[in-house]
Amino acid sequence: MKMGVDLVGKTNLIVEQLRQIVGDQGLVADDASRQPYLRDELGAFHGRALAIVRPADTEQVSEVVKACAAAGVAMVPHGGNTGYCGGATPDESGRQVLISLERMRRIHEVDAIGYTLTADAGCVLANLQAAAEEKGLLFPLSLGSEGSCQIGGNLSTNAGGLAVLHYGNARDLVLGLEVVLPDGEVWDGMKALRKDNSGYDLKQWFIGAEGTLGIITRVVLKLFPRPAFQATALVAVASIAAACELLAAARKLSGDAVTSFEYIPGFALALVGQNIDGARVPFDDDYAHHVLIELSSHQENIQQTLEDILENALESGHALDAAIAGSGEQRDALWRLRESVPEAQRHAGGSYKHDVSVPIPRIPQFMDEACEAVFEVAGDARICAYGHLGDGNLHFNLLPPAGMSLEQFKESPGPRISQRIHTLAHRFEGSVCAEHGVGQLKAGLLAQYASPVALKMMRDIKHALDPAGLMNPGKVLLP
Ligand code: FAD
Ligand code: 2HG
Ligand code: ZN
Repeated sequence: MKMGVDLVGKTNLIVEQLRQIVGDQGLVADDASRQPYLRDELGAFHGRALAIVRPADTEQVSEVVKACAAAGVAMVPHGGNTGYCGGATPDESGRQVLISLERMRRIHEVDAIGYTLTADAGCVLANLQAAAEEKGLLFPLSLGSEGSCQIGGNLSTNAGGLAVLHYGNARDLVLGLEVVLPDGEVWDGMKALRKDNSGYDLKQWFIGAEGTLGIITRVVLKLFPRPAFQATALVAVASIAAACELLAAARKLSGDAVTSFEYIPGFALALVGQNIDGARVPFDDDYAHHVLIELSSHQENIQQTLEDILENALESGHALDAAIAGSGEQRDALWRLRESVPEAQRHAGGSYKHDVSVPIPRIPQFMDEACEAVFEVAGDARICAYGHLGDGNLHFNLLPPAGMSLEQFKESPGPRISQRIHTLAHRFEGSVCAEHGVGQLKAGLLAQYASPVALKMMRDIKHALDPAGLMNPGKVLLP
Protein backbone atom coordinates (compact mmCIF):
# COMPACT_ATOMS: atom_id res chain seq x y z
CA MET A 1 0.00 0.00 0.00
CA LYS A 2 2.77 2.41 0.97
CA MET A 3 4.62 1.59 -2.29
CA GLY A 4 1.47 2.53 -4.27
CA VAL A 5 1.17 5.85 -2.48
CA ASP A 6 4.87 6.56 -3.08
CA LEU A 7 4.51 5.83 -6.77
CA VAL A 8 1.47 8.09 -7.12
CA GLY A 9 3.33 10.81 -5.24
CA LYS A 10 6.38 10.49 -7.51
CA THR A 11 4.19 10.45 -10.62
CA ASN A 12 2.39 13.61 -9.57
CA LEU A 13 5.71 15.22 -8.78
CA ILE A 14 7.27 14.57 -12.20
CA VAL A 15 4.10 15.62 -14.05
CA GLU A 16 4.03 18.82 -12.01
CA GLN A 17 7.72 19.41 -12.73
CA LEU A 18 7.07 18.97 -16.47
CA ARG A 19 4.14 21.38 -16.29
CA GLN A 20 6.43 23.95 -14.70
CA ILE A 21 8.84 23.57 -17.64
CA VAL A 22 6.43 23.59 -20.58
CA GLY A 23 3.46 25.44 -19.09
CA ASP A 24 -0.21 24.41 -19.36
CA GLN A 25 -0.09 24.93 -23.12
CA GLY A 26 2.72 22.43 -23.40
CA LEU A 27 1.01 19.62 -21.52
CA VAL A 28 -1.68 17.56 -23.23
CA ALA A 29 -3.94 16.81 -20.31
CA ASP A 30 -7.44 15.80 -21.32
CA ASP A 31 -8.07 12.23 -22.28
CA ALA A 32 -9.61 12.82 -25.72
CA SER A 33 -6.73 15.05 -26.85
CA ARG A 34 -4.18 12.49 -25.63
CA GLN A 35 -5.54 9.60 -27.70
CA PRO A 36 -4.04 10.46 -31.14
CA TYR A 37 -0.56 10.55 -29.60
CA LEU A 38 -0.99 7.09 -28.13
CA ARG A 39 -1.66 5.13 -31.30
CA ASP A 40 0.29 4.90 -34.54
CA GLU A 41 -0.76 5.87 -38.07
CA LEU A 42 -1.90 2.38 -39.03
CA GLY A 43 -3.60 1.65 -35.71
CA ALA A 44 -1.26 -1.30 -35.17
CA PHE A 45 0.32 0.00 -31.93
CA HIS A 46 -1.32 1.49 -28.84
CA GLY A 47 0.26 2.69 -25.64
CA ARG A 48 -0.23 4.77 -22.52
CA ALA A 49 1.81 7.68 -21.19
CA LEU A 50 2.62 9.23 -17.85
CA ALA A 51 2.57 12.62 -19.56
CA ILE A 52 2.48 14.08 -23.05
CA VAL A 53 4.54 17.23 -23.35
CA ARG A 54 4.96 19.68 -26.21
CA PRO A 55 8.04 21.79 -25.50
CA ALA A 56 8.29 25.13 -27.30
CA ASP A 57 12.07 25.26 -27.82
CA THR A 58 15.36 23.42 -27.37
CA GLU A 59 15.81 24.72 -23.84
CA GLN A 60 12.47 23.28 -22.79
CA VAL A 61 13.30 19.94 -24.45
CA SER A 62 16.56 19.90 -22.54
CA GLU A 63 14.82 20.71 -19.22
CA VAL A 64 12.17 18.05 -19.84
CA VAL A 65 14.84 15.45 -20.59
CA LYS A 66 16.87 16.43 -17.51
CA ALA A 67 13.77 16.09 -15.31
CA CYS A 68 12.90 12.69 -16.77
CA ALA A 69 16.51 11.47 -16.52
CA ALA A 70 16.71 12.55 -12.86
CA ALA A 71 13.47 10.70 -12.09
CA GLY A 72 14.54 7.61 -14.09
CA VAL A 73 11.57 8.01 -16.42
CA ALA A 74 11.73 6.77 -20.02
CA MET A 75 11.02 9.14 -22.92
CA VAL A 76 9.47 8.67 -26.37
CA PRO A 77 10.22 11.34 -29.02
CA HIS A 78 7.20 11.96 -31.22
CA GLY A 79 7.14 13.69 -34.62
CA GLY A 80 4.29 13.69 -37.14
CA ASN A 81 3.32 10.14 -36.05
CA THR A 82 3.25 8.82 -39.62
CA GLY A 83 5.87 6.11 -38.99
CA TYR A 84 5.07 2.51 -39.89
CA CYS A 85 7.02 0.70 -37.17
CA GLY A 86 5.51 1.93 -33.89
CA GLY A 87 8.64 3.96 -33.06
CA ALA A 88 6.74 6.99 -31.76
CA THR A 89 4.20 5.04 -29.67
CA PRO A 90 4.91 4.57 -25.94
CA ASP A 91 4.60 1.15 -24.33
CA GLU A 92 1.61 -0.05 -22.29
CA SER A 93 3.13 0.68 -18.87
CA GLY A 94 1.83 4.24 -18.65
CA ARG A 95 5.20 5.23 -17.17
CA GLN A 96 6.84 6.81 -20.21
CA VAL A 97 6.80 10.50 -21.11
CA LEU A 98 5.93 11.28 -24.71
CA ILE A 99 7.75 14.34 -26.07
CA SER A 100 6.10 15.86 -29.13
CA LEU A 101 8.07 18.33 -31.26
CA GLU A 102 4.95 19.78 -32.89
CA ARG A 103 5.29 23.26 -31.37
CA MET A 104 8.87 23.59 -32.64
CA ARG A 105 8.12 24.58 -36.22
CA ARG A 106 10.13 27.72 -36.99
CA ILE A 107 11.97 27.96 -40.28
CA HIS A 108 14.99 30.05 -39.31
CA GLU A 109 16.65 30.67 -42.67
CA VAL A 110 16.62 29.75 -46.33
CA ASP A 111 20.07 30.65 -47.64
CA ALA A 112 20.02 31.00 -51.42
CA ILE A 113 23.79 31.55 -51.62
CA GLY A 114 24.86 28.60 -49.50
CA TYR A 115 21.91 26.45 -50.63
CA THR A 116 20.89 25.59 -47.08
CA LEU A 117 17.75 25.64 -44.97
CA THR A 118 17.81 25.91 -41.17
CA ALA A 119 14.71 24.86 -39.25
CA ASP A 120 13.27 23.44 -36.04
CA ALA A 121 12.85 19.67 -36.03
CA GLY A 122 9.05 19.91 -35.66
CA CYS A 123 8.59 21.58 -39.06
CA VAL A 124 6.27 19.64 -41.36
CA LEU A 125 8.15 18.42 -44.43
CA ALA A 126 5.76 20.04 -46.94
CA ASN A 127 6.34 23.43 -45.30
CA LEU A 128 10.10 23.09 -45.79
CA GLN A 129 9.60 22.11 -49.44
CA ALA A 130 7.40 25.20 -49.88
CA ALA A 131 9.92 27.50 -48.16
CA ALA A 132 12.66 26.30 -50.51
CA GLU A 133 10.36 26.68 -53.53
CA GLU A 134 9.58 30.29 -52.59
CA LYS A 135 13.24 31.05 -53.25
CA GLY A 136 13.30 29.01 -56.45
CA LEU A 137 15.17 26.18 -54.71
CA LEU A 138 14.43 22.54 -54.03
CA PHE A 139 14.42 20.41 -50.91
CA PRO A 140 14.07 17.05 -52.63
CA LEU A 141 12.89 14.75 -49.82
CA SER A 142 9.40 13.73 -50.92
CA LEU A 143 7.03 11.15 -49.41
CA GLY A 144 3.31 10.44 -49.47
CA SER A 145 3.08 11.59 -45.83
CA GLU A 146 4.83 14.93 -46.45
CA GLY A 147 1.76 16.93 -45.36
CA SER A 148 2.10 15.67 -41.78
CA CYS A 149 5.51 14.05 -41.14
CA GLN A 150 8.13 16.27 -39.50
CA ILE A 151 11.73 16.76 -40.55
CA GLY A 152 12.90 15.47 -37.14
CA GLY A 153 10.93 12.27 -37.76
CA ASN A 154 12.24 12.06 -41.33
CA LEU A 155 15.84 12.26 -40.16
CA SER A 156 15.23 9.91 -37.23
CA THR A 157 13.88 7.28 -39.63
CA ASN A 158 16.31 8.21 -42.43
CA ALA A 159 13.26 8.44 -44.68
CA GLY A 160 13.56 7.48 -48.34
CA GLY A 161 10.64 8.24 -50.62
CA LEU A 162 10.26 9.20 -54.23
CA ALA A 163 13.52 10.87 -55.27
CA VAL A 164 16.23 8.82 -53.53
CA LEU A 165 17.57 7.58 -56.86
CA HIS A 166 18.88 11.07 -57.62
CA TYR A 167 19.15 12.95 -54.33
CA GLY A 168 19.72 10.20 -51.76
CA ASN A 169 17.98 9.32 -48.50
CA ALA A 170 17.25 11.86 -45.73
CA ARG A 171 20.73 11.10 -44.39
CA ASP A 172 22.32 12.52 -47.53
CA LEU A 173 20.45 15.81 -47.23
CA VAL A 174 21.76 16.93 -43.83
CA LEU A 175 24.64 19.28 -43.05
CA GLY A 176 24.06 19.98 -39.38
CA LEU A 177 21.99 18.97 -36.36
CA GLU A 178 21.24 20.05 -32.85
CA VAL A 179 20.39 17.19 -30.50
CA VAL A 180 19.28 16.96 -26.89
CA LEU A 181 21.15 13.98 -25.49
CA PRO A 182 19.61 11.45 -23.08
CA ASP A 183 21.00 13.31 -20.05
CA GLY A 184 19.53 16.61 -21.26
CA GLU A 185 22.78 18.10 -22.50
CA VAL A 186 22.51 19.91 -25.85
CA TRP A 187 24.91 18.99 -28.66
CA ASP A 188 25.21 21.92 -31.07
CA GLY A 189 26.24 20.47 -34.40
CA MET A 190 24.46 23.15 -36.43
CA LYS A 191 27.20 23.56 -39.02
CA ALA A 192 26.37 24.41 -42.62
CA LEU A 193 29.61 22.96 -43.96
CA ARG A 194 30.08 20.79 -47.02
CA LYS A 195 33.48 19.71 -45.76
CA ASP A 196 34.19 18.96 -42.13
CA ASN A 197 36.43 16.05 -41.21
CA SER A 198 36.88 16.97 -37.55
CA GLY A 199 36.73 13.46 -36.18
CA TYR A 200 33.66 11.21 -36.22
CA ASP A 201 30.63 12.43 -38.15
CA LEU A 202 28.46 12.59 -35.03
CA LYS A 203 25.28 13.73 -36.75
CA GLN A 204 25.05 10.41 -38.59
CA TRP A 205 24.61 8.56 -35.29
CA PHE A 206 21.29 10.30 -34.70
CA ILE A 207 20.03 9.96 -38.28
CA GLY A 208 18.12 6.70 -38.53
CA ALA A 209 18.40 6.14 -34.75
CA GLU A 210 14.61 6.49 -34.36
CA GLY A 211 14.92 8.59 -31.24
CA THR A 212 16.94 6.01 -29.29
CA LEU A 213 20.05 8.16 -28.91
CA GLY A 214 18.61 11.64 -28.38
CA ILE A 215 16.04 14.16 -29.59
CA ILE A 216 16.80 16.11 -32.75
CA THR A 217 15.73 19.71 -32.16
CA ARG A 218 17.14 21.71 -35.11
CA VAL A 219 18.53 20.91 -38.53
CA VAL A 220 20.59 22.42 -41.35
CA LEU A 221 19.51 20.88 -44.66
CA LYS A 222 20.99 20.87 -48.15
CA LEU A 223 19.04 22.60 -50.90
CA PHE A 224 19.39 22.19 -54.66
CA PRO A 225 18.68 24.27 -57.73
CA ARG A 226 15.06 23.73 -58.72
CA PRO A 227 14.97 21.96 -62.10
CA ALA A 228 12.99 24.08 -64.55
CA PHE A 229 11.59 21.16 -66.52
CA GLN A 230 10.23 17.76 -65.71
CA ALA A 231 9.26 15.00 -68.08
CA THR A 232 7.00 12.33 -66.61
CA ALA A 233 5.44 9.18 -68.00
CA LEU A 234 3.55 6.12 -66.90
CA VAL A 235 4.97 3.22 -68.88
CA ALA A 236 3.54 -0.27 -69.21
CA VAL A 237 6.53 -2.63 -69.27
CA ALA A 238 6.82 -6.23 -70.38
CA SER A 239 8.18 -7.53 -67.07
CA ILE A 240 10.09 -6.45 -64.00
CA ALA A 241 13.31 -7.40 -65.76
CA ALA A 242 12.27 -5.08 -68.61
CA ALA A 243 11.66 -2.32 -66.05
CA CYS A 244 15.23 -2.76 -64.76
CA GLU A 245 16.57 -2.58 -68.33
CA LEU A 246 14.56 0.60 -68.93
CA LEU A 247 15.94 2.15 -65.75
CA ALA A 248 19.55 1.50 -66.77
CA ALA A 249 18.97 2.79 -70.32
CA ALA A 250 17.13 5.90 -69.14
CA ARG A 251 19.91 6.82 -66.75
CA LYS A 252 22.48 6.44 -69.50
CA LEU A 253 20.58 8.22 -72.29
CA SER A 254 19.48 11.15 -70.11
CA GLY A 255 22.89 11.81 -68.57
CA ASP A 256 21.55 10.59 -65.22
CA ALA A 257 18.54 12.91 -65.17
CA VAL A 258 16.15 10.21 -63.85
CA THR A 259 14.85 11.59 -60.55
CA SER A 260 12.11 9.01 -59.87
CA PHE A 261 11.52 5.47 -61.03
CA GLU A 262 8.57 3.84 -59.30
CA TYR A 263 7.19 0.37 -59.98
CA ILE A 264 3.40 -0.09 -59.91
CA PRO A 265 1.89 -3.49 -60.70
CA GLY A 266 -1.46 -3.77 -62.44
CA PHE A 267 -3.04 -4.97 -59.19
CA ALA A 268 -2.07 -1.75 -57.36
CA LEU A 269 -3.27 0.45 -60.22
CA ALA A 270 -6.59 -1.37 -60.24
CA LEU A 271 -6.86 -0.89 -56.48
CA VAL A 272 -6.28 2.85 -56.93
CA GLY A 273 -8.82 2.98 -59.77
CA GLN A 274 -11.44 1.27 -57.59
CA ASN A 275 -10.83 3.17 -54.36
CA ILE A 276 -9.62 6.69 -55.14
CA ASP A 277 -12.06 9.28 -56.44
CA GLY A 278 -11.03 10.79 -59.76
CA ALA A 279 -8.10 8.40 -60.34
CA ARG A 280 -7.95 7.32 -63.98
CA VAL A 281 -5.50 4.86 -65.48
CA PRO A 282 -4.47 6.28 -68.88
CA PHE A 283 -4.42 2.96 -70.78
CA ASP A 284 -7.25 1.12 -72.55
CA ASP A 285 -5.59 -2.25 -72.00
CA ASP A 286 -4.75 -3.88 -68.68
CA TYR A 287 -1.03 -4.47 -68.12
CA ALA A 288 0.68 -6.43 -65.37
CA HIS A 289 3.65 -4.10 -64.82
CA HIS A 290 4.13 -0.32 -64.95
CA VAL A 291 6.73 2.24 -64.01
CA LEU A 292 6.32 5.89 -63.32
CA ILE A 293 9.46 7.56 -64.65
CA GLU A 294 10.40 11.19 -64.16
CA LEU A 295 13.39 13.09 -65.59
CA SER A 296 14.34 16.55 -64.28
CA SER A 297 16.53 19.11 -66.01
CA HIS A 298 17.21 22.73 -66.81
CA GLN A 299 16.89 21.99 -70.50
CA GLU A 300 13.47 22.13 -72.11
CA ASN A 301 14.43 19.27 -74.43
CA ILE A 302 14.22 16.82 -71.51
CA GLN A 303 10.71 15.99 -72.79
CA GLN A 304 12.24 14.99 -76.11
CA THR A 305 14.87 12.93 -74.27
CA LEU A 306 12.10 11.02 -72.48
CA GLU A 307 10.25 10.46 -75.74
CA ASP A 308 13.45 9.08 -77.33
CA ILE A 309 14.06 6.78 -74.37
CA LEU A 310 10.52 5.44 -74.53
CA GLU A 311 10.64 5.01 -78.30
CA ASN A 312 13.75 2.85 -77.91
CA ALA A 313 12.05 0.89 -75.16
CA LEU A 314 8.94 0.29 -77.27
CA GLU A 315 11.14 -0.86 -80.16
CA SER A 316 13.15 -3.23 -77.99
CA GLY A 317 9.95 -4.64 -76.47
CA HIS A 318 10.82 -3.58 -72.92
CA ALA A 319 7.93 -1.09 -73.00
CA LEU A 320 4.45 -2.01 -74.21
CA ASP A 321 2.67 1.32 -73.91
CA ALA A 322 3.36 4.78 -72.51
CA ALA A 323 1.40 7.83 -71.39
CA ILE A 324 3.60 10.94 -71.31
CA ALA A 325 2.35 13.91 -69.29
CA GLY A 326 1.81 16.90 -71.56
CA SER A 327 1.00 19.40 -68.82
CA GLY A 328 1.41 20.03 -65.10
CA GLU A 329 -2.09 18.69 -64.46
CA GLN A 330 -1.34 15.49 -66.35
CA ARG A 331 1.88 15.09 -64.39
CA ASP A 332 -0.03 15.52 -61.11
CA ALA A 333 -2.61 12.97 -62.26
CA LEU A 334 0.11 10.39 -62.96
CA TRP A 335 1.78 11.03 -59.61
CA ARG A 336 -1.58 10.75 -57.89
CA LEU A 337 -1.89 7.18 -59.19
CA ARG A 338 1.39 6.30 -57.52
CA GLU A 339 0.97 8.26 -54.31
CA SER A 340 -2.54 6.92 -53.72
CA VAL A 341 -1.43 3.30 -53.45
CA PRO A 342 -1.11 3.40 -49.61
CA GLU A 343 -4.55 4.98 -49.29
CA ALA A 344 -6.08 2.54 -51.77
CA GLN A 345 -4.68 -0.37 -49.71
CA ARG A 346 -6.28 1.14 -46.61
CA HIS A 347 -9.65 1.41 -48.34
CA ALA A 348 -9.31 -2.24 -49.31
CA GLY A 349 -8.96 -3.25 -45.64
CA GLY A 350 -5.22 -2.63 -45.13
CA SER A 351 -2.08 -4.43 -46.22
CA TYR A 352 0.36 -6.75 -44.54
CA LYS A 353 3.67 -5.03 -45.18
CA HIS A 354 7.23 -6.03 -46.02
CA ASP A 355 9.58 -3.10 -46.63
CA VAL A 356 12.60 -4.78 -48.24
CA SER A 357 15.44 -3.86 -50.55
CA VAL A 358 17.73 -5.94 -52.75
CA PRO A 359 20.38 -4.97 -55.31
CA ILE A 360 18.55 -3.75 -58.42
CA PRO A 361 19.80 -6.46 -60.84
CA ARG A 362 18.44 -9.13 -58.47
CA ILE A 363 14.94 -7.70 -58.19
CA PRO A 364 13.36 -9.81 -60.98
CA GLN A 365 14.46 -13.07 -59.41
CA PHE A 366 13.61 -11.89 -55.92
CA MET A 367 10.09 -11.06 -57.09
CA ASP A 368 9.69 -14.45 -58.76
CA GLU A 369 10.78 -16.34 -55.67
CA ALA A 370 8.85 -14.14 -53.26
CA CYS A 371 5.64 -14.58 -55.27
CA GLU A 372 6.28 -18.32 -55.36
CA ALA A 373 6.69 -18.34 -51.56
CA VAL A 374 3.37 -16.54 -51.10
CA PHE A 375 1.72 -18.97 -53.47
CA GLU A 376 3.05 -21.93 -51.47
CA VAL A 377 2.06 -20.60 -48.04
CA ALA A 378 -1.18 -18.77 -48.87
CA GLY A 379 -2.09 -19.18 -52.51
CA ASP A 380 -5.08 -16.88 -52.34
CA ALA A 381 -3.35 -13.87 -50.69
CA ARG A 382 -3.27 -10.89 -53.07
CA ILE A 383 0.19 -9.52 -53.80
CA CYS A 384 0.53 -5.72 -53.95
CA ALA A 385 4.31 -5.42 -54.40
CA TYR A 386 5.23 -1.93 -55.53
CA GLY A 387 7.65 0.84 -54.78
CA HIS A 388 10.92 2.54 -55.35
CA LEU A 389 12.42 0.27 -58.00
CA GLY A 390 15.04 2.89 -58.82
CA ASP A 391 16.51 2.32 -55.33
CA GLY A 392 15.89 -1.43 -55.18
CA ASN A 393 13.24 -0.87 -52.48
CA LEU A 394 10.02 -2.86 -52.78
CA HIS A 395 6.95 -2.69 -50.56
CA PHE A 396 6.16 -6.37 -50.91
CA ASN A 397 2.70 -6.00 -49.41
CA LEU A 398 -0.08 -8.55 -49.22
CA LEU A 399 -3.83 -8.13 -49.01
CA PRO A 400 -5.59 -10.98 -47.25
CA PRO A 401 -7.66 -13.33 -49.36
CA ALA A 402 -11.18 -12.04 -49.98
CA GLY A 403 -13.28 -12.64 -46.86
CA MET A 404 -10.34 -12.68 -44.41
CA SER A 405 -9.61 -9.64 -42.20
CA LEU A 406 -6.14 -8.15 -41.87
CA GLU A 407 -6.20 -9.02 -38.15
CA GLN A 408 -6.84 -12.69 -38.98
CA PHE A 409 -4.13 -12.64 -41.65
CA LYS A 410 -1.64 -11.17 -39.17
CA GLU A 411 -2.27 -14.18 -36.90
CA SER A 412 -1.97 -16.70 -39.71
CA PRO A 413 -0.56 -17.18 -42.31
CA GLY A 414 1.13 -13.70 -42.19
CA PRO A 415 4.12 -14.56 -39.96
CA ARG A 416 4.98 -17.69 -41.97
CA ILE A 417 4.98 -15.66 -45.19
CA SER A 418 7.05 -12.88 -43.58
CA GLN A 419 9.62 -15.41 -42.52
CA ARG A 420 9.95 -16.62 -46.11
CA ILE A 421 10.10 -13.09 -47.59
CA HIS A 422 12.65 -11.84 -45.07
CA THR A 423 14.84 -14.93 -45.40
CA LEU A 424 14.74 -14.46 -49.14
CA ALA A 425 15.65 -10.74 -48.96
CA HIS A 426 18.55 -11.66 -46.68
CA ARG A 427 19.69 -14.42 -49.06
CA PHE A 428 19.63 -11.90 -51.92
CA GLU A 429 21.99 -9.69 -49.87
CA GLY A 430 19.19 -7.24 -49.25
CA SER A 431 17.71 -5.53 -46.21
CA VAL A 432 14.57 -6.41 -44.23
CA CYS A 433 14.30 -2.80 -43.04
CA ALA A 434 14.68 -0.74 -46.21
CA GLU A 435 13.20 2.71 -45.60
CA HIS A 436 10.55 2.58 -42.86
CA GLY A 437 12.95 1.75 -40.07
CA VAL A 438 12.82 -0.74 -37.21
CA GLY A 439 10.81 0.78 -34.35
CA GLN A 440 9.15 -1.83 -32.15
CA LEU A 441 7.74 -3.74 -35.11
CA LYS A 442 11.08 -4.99 -36.40
CA ALA A 443 13.38 -4.94 -33.36
CA GLY A 444 13.22 -8.75 -33.33
CA LEU A 445 14.02 -8.89 -37.04
CA LEU A 446 17.06 -6.65 -36.63
CA ALA A 447 18.30 -8.91 -33.84
CA GLN A 448 17.84 -11.87 -36.15
CA TYR A 449 19.41 -10.47 -39.31
CA ALA A 450 22.10 -7.98 -38.25
CA SER A 451 25.54 -9.50 -37.73
CA PRO A 452 26.69 -10.01 -34.12
CA VAL A 453 29.48 -7.49 -34.71
CA ALA A 454 27.03 -4.87 -36.02
CA LEU A 455 24.66 -5.48 -33.10
CA LYS A 456 27.47 -5.17 -30.59
CA MET A 457 28.60 -1.85 -32.08
CA MET A 458 25.02 -0.57 -31.98
CA ARG A 459 24.61 -1.63 -28.33
CA ASP A 460 27.97 -0.03 -27.45
CA ILE A 461 26.91 3.26 -29.03
CA LYS A 462 23.54 3.10 -27.27
CA HIS A 463 25.20 2.40 -23.94
CA ALA A 464 27.76 5.18 -24.39
CA LEU A 465 25.08 7.80 -25.02
CA ASP A 466 22.21 6.43 -22.96
CA PRO A 467 23.63 4.26 -20.17
CA ALA A 468 20.33 4.28 -18.25
CA GLY A 469 18.40 3.19 -21.35
CA LEU A 470 15.76 5.90 -20.97
CA MET A 471 15.60 7.19 -24.55
CA ASN A 472 12.87 5.37 -26.50
CA PRO A 473 13.50 1.95 -24.94
CA GLY A 474 12.25 -1.15 -26.76
CA LYS A 475 12.72 0.50 -30.15
CA VAL A 476 15.40 -0.61 -32.68
CA LEU A 477 17.40 -2.68 -30.15
CA LEU A 478 15.70 -5.34 -28.05
CA PRO A 479 16.11 -4.80 -24.28
P1 FAD B 1 7.15 9.71 -36.24
O1 FAD B 1 6.27 8.65 -36.81
O2 FAD B 1 6.53 10.64 -35.28
O3 FAD B 1 8.42 9.02 -35.54
C1 FAD B 1 9.21 8.09 -36.22
C2 FAD B 1 10.42 7.73 -35.34
O4 FAD B 1 11.27 8.86 -35.19
C3 FAD B 1 10.05 7.33 -33.92
O5 FAD B 1 10.95 6.35 -33.48
C4 FAD B 1 10.22 8.61 -33.10
O6 FAD B 1 10.53 8.32 -31.75
C5 FAD B 1 11.38 9.26 -33.81
N1 FAD B 1 11.37 10.73 -33.81
C6 FAD B 1 10.41 11.56 -34.31
N2 FAD B 1 10.81 12.84 -34.19
C7 FAD B 1 12.02 12.82 -33.59
C8 FAD B 1 12.97 13.82 -33.20
N3 FAD B 1 12.73 15.11 -33.42
N4 FAD B 1 14.13 13.42 -32.62
C9 FAD B 1 14.40 12.11 -32.41
N5 FAD B 1 13.54 11.13 -32.75
C10 FAD B 1 12.38 11.48 -33.34
N6 FAD B 1 8.56 6.55 -45.34
C11 FAD B 1 9.56 6.53 -46.25
O7 FAD B 1 10.72 6.40 -45.87
N7 FAD B 1 9.30 6.65 -47.60
C12 FAD B 1 8.04 6.81 -48.07
O8 FAD B 1 7.84 6.90 -49.28
C13 FAD B 1 6.98 6.88 -47.13
N8 FAD B 1 5.71 7.07 -47.54
C14 FAD B 1 4.71 7.13 -46.63
C15 FAD B 1 3.42 7.35 -47.09
C16 FAD B 1 2.37 7.42 -46.19
C17 FAD B 1 0.99 7.69 -46.68
C18 FAD B 1 2.62 7.25 -44.79
C19 FAD B 1 1.52 7.34 -43.78
C20 FAD B 1 3.90 7.02 -44.33
C21 FAD B 1 4.96 6.95 -45.25
N9 FAD B 1 6.28 6.75 -44.82
C22 FAD B 1 7.29 6.72 -45.74
C23 FAD B 1 6.58 6.51 -43.40
C24 FAD B 1 6.77 7.80 -42.55
O9 FAD B 1 6.07 8.89 -43.09
C25 FAD B 1 8.25 8.15 -42.39
O10 FAD B 1 8.89 7.14 -41.64
C26 FAD B 1 8.51 9.50 -41.73
O11 FAD B 1 9.88 9.83 -41.90
C27 FAD B 1 8.16 9.55 -40.25
O12 FAD B 1 8.19 10.91 -39.82
P2 FAD B 1 7.28 11.39 -38.58
O13 FAD B 1 7.57 12.82 -38.30
O14 FAD B 1 5.87 11.06 -38.82
O15 FAD B 1 7.88 10.51 -37.41
C1 2HG C 1 5.16 4.34 -50.22
O1 2HG C 1 6.20 4.21 -50.84
C2 2HG C 1 5.19 4.27 -48.71
O2 2HG C 1 4.07 4.59 -50.76
C3 2HG C 1 4.14 3.34 -48.14
O3 2HG C 1 6.47 3.97 -48.26
C4 2HG C 1 4.46 1.89 -48.33
O4 2HG C 1 2.22 1.06 -48.21
C5 2HG C 1 3.39 0.88 -47.93
O5 2HG C 1 3.76 -0.16 -47.40
ZN1 ZN D 1 7.94 3.82 -49.83
